[in-house]
Amino acid sequence: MEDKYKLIFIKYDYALQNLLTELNILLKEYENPVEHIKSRIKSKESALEKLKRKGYPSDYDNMVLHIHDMVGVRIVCSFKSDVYDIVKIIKESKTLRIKKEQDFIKNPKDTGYSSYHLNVLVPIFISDNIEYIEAEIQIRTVAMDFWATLEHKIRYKFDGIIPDEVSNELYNCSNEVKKLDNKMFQLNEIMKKYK
Ligand code: 0O2
Repeated sequence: MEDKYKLIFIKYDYALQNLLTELNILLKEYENPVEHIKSRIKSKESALEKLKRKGYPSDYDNMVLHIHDMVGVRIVCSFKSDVYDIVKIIKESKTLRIKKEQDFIKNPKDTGYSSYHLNVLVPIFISDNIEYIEAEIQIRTVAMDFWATLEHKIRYKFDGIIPDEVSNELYNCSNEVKKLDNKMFQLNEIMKKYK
């Protein structure tokens, strides 16, 4: 890999470690533990491919400028209410700066995709300087994660282009998953009253 790519990937790695440390500290006290946290650095190949999909030339400068999820963390929790609690906790961080937030739970994507996206700037310390690296945090319930993981597998196996009937069925499945998610949330709310 060219030197400039090597250097930026070292920075992405550094930012990811800092972000995971900060999230562990922030979420340690949270009463309703998260189910799991997954993280990854997007590969160079996958980033250059995504640039093509977005209509940009596939090069270093465009990767740094236009790919906002080179550093990615996914927090999977139990209930929809946990998602919003976790978002609130992350926003209280004194270390992270919020760059952008997208609530795909209130406003799901056309595909049916639901999740809460928080794009944050993570500080990294290089010599005497502070640099900020963008990271995307996806926060979702296990039900949303179930749908998104399988939909991603089905869609991406076919380069993202799949027949309308499959797309429509996936969309219908997302509605079923949302119904289940709501039901589980309601049952948990009822049980809270008995505690
Ligand atoms: P991968 O392989 O998961 O990394 P923008 O932020 O507007 O510049 P971007 O990055 O396309 O543009 O934004 P968006 O829509 O926030 O998507 C970022 C990520 O959200 C995707 O990354 C997916 O992880 C997830 N996502 C968004 N829409 C869908 C969807 O319809 N289905 C599934 N399963 N996941 C989705 P990547 O790079 O596409 O994929």
